[in-house]
Amino acid sequence: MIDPERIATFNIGEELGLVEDVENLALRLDREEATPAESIIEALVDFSVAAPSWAVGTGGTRFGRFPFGGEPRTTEEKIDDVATLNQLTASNRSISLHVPWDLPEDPGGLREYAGDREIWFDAMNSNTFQDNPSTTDEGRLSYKFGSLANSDMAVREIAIEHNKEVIDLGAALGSKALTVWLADGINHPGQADHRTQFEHVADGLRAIHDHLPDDWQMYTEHKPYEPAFYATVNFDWGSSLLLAQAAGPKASCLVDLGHHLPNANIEQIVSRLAMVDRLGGFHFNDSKYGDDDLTTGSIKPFQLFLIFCELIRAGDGSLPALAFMIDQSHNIKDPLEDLIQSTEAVCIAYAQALLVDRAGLADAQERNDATRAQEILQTAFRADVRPLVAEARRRAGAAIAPLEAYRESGYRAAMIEERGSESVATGL
Ligand SMILES: [Mn+2]
Repeated sequence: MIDPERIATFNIGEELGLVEDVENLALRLDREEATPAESIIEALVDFSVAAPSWAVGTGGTRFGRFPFGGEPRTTEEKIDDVATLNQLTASNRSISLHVPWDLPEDPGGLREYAGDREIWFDAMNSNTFQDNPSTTDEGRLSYKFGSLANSDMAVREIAIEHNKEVIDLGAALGSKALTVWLADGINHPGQADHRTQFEHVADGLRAIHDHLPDDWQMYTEHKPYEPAFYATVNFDWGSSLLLAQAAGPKASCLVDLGHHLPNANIEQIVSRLAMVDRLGGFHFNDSKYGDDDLTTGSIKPFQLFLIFCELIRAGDGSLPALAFMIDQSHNIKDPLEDLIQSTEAVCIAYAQALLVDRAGLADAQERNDATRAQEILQTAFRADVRPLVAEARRRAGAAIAPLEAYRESGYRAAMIEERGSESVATGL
């Protein structure tokens, strides 16, 4: 991790400018009778978005993968990277593991290791989209034609069993949730029966749900296509909702921003799921065409802002306690730099959404005043709230300018030295 003294020293050079920027913004918000700067800073200090263990290494595409150098080789090293990220941002206080990419032999020891670094375990992710000899009966059974939806009951059973094992592992780590993303689907019309596949998955999820400890949640994550290219079982929010309802009361839907067909109105999906109390979690990323897994807020920051507006609407003025995670594939950037930028984008969108004059907006909606409604939203969206985000970090003992502090710290060079330039993190 980075020497805290180094971050403190780096902050000294930034502090004077920040104090001035926060004061100016606070005065402006006061004058405009907007949400007080102080309450936004406090909300940001409390906010955390998890980093997934697979996002601290470089991602690849089916065309290739270009390791960045110094990538973590073990789950412990992934925790080190997330702890370093959190030192800089104070907004990434948990890690989300993916089994069997992460398969700790000593969960108690790993829990302690993470705890020592002030990191806790977010939702666990099961994996039935790849064959894994230890769970697929030494290769005798395969997920090639699906897992929970497979026509072969023996395959469905090992997929259920795997999910139960992930829950048990997560319980030992102190996690409180399981995220189920399934690759199940078909590539060719007629290959399988849509309804039979759906019913198999619903049955499987119910069995997994019944294994959840009392204080656990389960999330169903939809995605329209890939790796199945003709039809995916859990392809949209409607299917996800039906599956969550079929699974049981602890199941809800997880919305991954990249898992929608182009131009889908994701904020409206958020509104619908929240309305029926089945919105459970979020995977942040950004995309231009499909599941691009690019830096959050880099392409569609307004969409991200509108999503946060719906979340705050769902929480009646404050953010509901959902499972927030960044789910990205860093193909060409330093993964930690990409995570710093994404965390910043999420915090900015959150702060801007808190700025929305909700009473004024409700009034404009009541009067069918579309012009006024637009002004209210855009006044909040166009506000430069970055000083509040930086101030929240400063108060939490993190870096005022995390990206600059990260570069200045020489962390990547030190990791290349320690882990090697050819190290490759587990994952895809
Ligand atoms: Mn996801």
